[in-house]
Amino acid sequence: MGSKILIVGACGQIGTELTFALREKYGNDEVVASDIKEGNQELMESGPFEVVDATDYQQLERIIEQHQIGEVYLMAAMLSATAERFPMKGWDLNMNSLFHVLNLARDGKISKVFWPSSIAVFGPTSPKNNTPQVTVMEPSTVYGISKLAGERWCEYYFRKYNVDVRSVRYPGLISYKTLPGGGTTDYAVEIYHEALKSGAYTSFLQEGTTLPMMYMSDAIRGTIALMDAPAKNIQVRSSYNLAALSFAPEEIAAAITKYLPDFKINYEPDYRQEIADSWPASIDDRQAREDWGWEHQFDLDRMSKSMLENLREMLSLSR
Ligand code: AKB
Repeated sequence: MGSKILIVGACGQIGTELTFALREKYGNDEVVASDIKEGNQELMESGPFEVVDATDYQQLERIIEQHQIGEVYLMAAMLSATAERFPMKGWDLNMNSLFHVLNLARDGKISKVFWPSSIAVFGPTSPKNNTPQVTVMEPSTVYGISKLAGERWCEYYFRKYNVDVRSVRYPGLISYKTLPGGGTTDYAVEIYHEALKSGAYTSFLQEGTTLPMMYMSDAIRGTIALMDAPAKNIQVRSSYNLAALSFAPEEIAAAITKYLPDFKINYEPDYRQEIADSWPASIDDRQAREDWGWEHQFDLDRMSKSMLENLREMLSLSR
């Protein structure tokens, strides 16, 4: 077994920034990026890149052997909104890719796995505010069901086969480098793009829909901190609650208005409202803070400033 890192789903919203961060930490050649298709040019050129279908065990095994991989970050997934439209495809991708990676670890071909879960594991019967680490979990979306099942399998593989698998329940993630795709929290990224491009945004979630969110740089720091933590500190082998901010569309709009005073928001809720309504408004992440020192850095205002500055530069806008 080698010692390099493989990121599966490296061209997605989290994968892109995780790849850059891990290459910075360990060196470009130590981190192999892979995705179902080519993506970000800089990502593909700054280190090894492979086209890999995460649902194909043989392809994963070949890349792991060829590049002498020791750790896998499995970031490929179908998110909540898309999985509601393609339930079987979502289930197949989210579950089969996880089984392949867990089985590769069980069989001694890799030594460590990161797999992302989500606040979507909670459902309408879970406590809505300050949702605890351990509580009622009856997710009502395909995505949430796949993540909850995945969490149970992670814990099972740890207990039965001693697989070193680590996971967090990401809230909605906000970033400027790569757009999210197919999630219910995507509005909180789109809103910054539209604020700069047109000065207005039509939200697909209703006013008052408070959801847990986090800036991407916090999410990446947290992910790497969890993977770096001594195994004895990792008390949760299903997935850790992880929190930073909670806000509703009108609150993010107000934060944007501080920098773009003419910005306007209006509301046309669609099928994603029902998904958002089934999720928590805020999360209790004390266990992550106690076990491995999780701490977030960005609040809504600091995040909005950073998003607008970086996007303005990326999109070369003068607004
Ligand atoms: C989604 O909206 O589906 C994701 C998530 C919260 O897991 N961003």
